[in-house]
Amino acid sequence: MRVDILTLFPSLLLPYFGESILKRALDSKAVEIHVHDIRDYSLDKHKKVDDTPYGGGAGMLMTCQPIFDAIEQLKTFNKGPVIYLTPQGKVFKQAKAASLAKSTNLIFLCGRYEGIDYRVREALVDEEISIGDYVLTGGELAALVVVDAIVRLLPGVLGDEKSIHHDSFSSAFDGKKEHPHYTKPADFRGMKVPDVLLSGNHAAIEKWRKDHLQ
Ligand code: 6GU
Repeated sequence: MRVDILTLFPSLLLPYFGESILKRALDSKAVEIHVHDIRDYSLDKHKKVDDTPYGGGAGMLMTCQPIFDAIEQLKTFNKGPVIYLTPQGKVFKQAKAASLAKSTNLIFLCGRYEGIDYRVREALVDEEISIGDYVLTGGELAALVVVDAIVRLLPGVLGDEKSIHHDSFSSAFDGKKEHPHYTKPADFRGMKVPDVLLSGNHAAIEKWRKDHLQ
């Protein structure tokens, strides 16, 4: 999979991709993630990327030129849908993560300020996604959330393929939550792991787990 992310704040995104499972996914070439600074595409002599709204009103809007130029260039090698992260978008769900994980190319556009010029949305944006019913200062956290949820579903990324299908949101799990998990030690400050989990009796363990879904 190839992912391109357009943002005014690349440094907000990059550290997250440098650790843990996302880093492993990049190292193993399961995914390529390219972060682009929209400001680099501004033709303005001061690299301006925003302006006041026609008709008046509070705040600034991201202007057309840098975003059009950036996306038009990206489209020459990334054939995926352009997904704009905005609180007005459709709320992101696990099923959407699963369907996006089947794509080979994705382009994400992170909004800032009061939003972007509507002509960008009309001409270039294929889908609008929100990560929940609250307003963030920009789309960067949302891009991280969406990319993380997608990348962990790519083949080979989690190592144990089964852990995908066993997790709380998998349809195979019917929307149910998980059973409690314990690791060593068996007794921590007097708080004991249930005996059945130490018993080696797999049928009894399965039953206990089923009975303790929460
Ligand atoms: Cl995608 N962007 C912003 N700015 N706020 C949000 C969001 C996105 N999703 C929920 N709130």
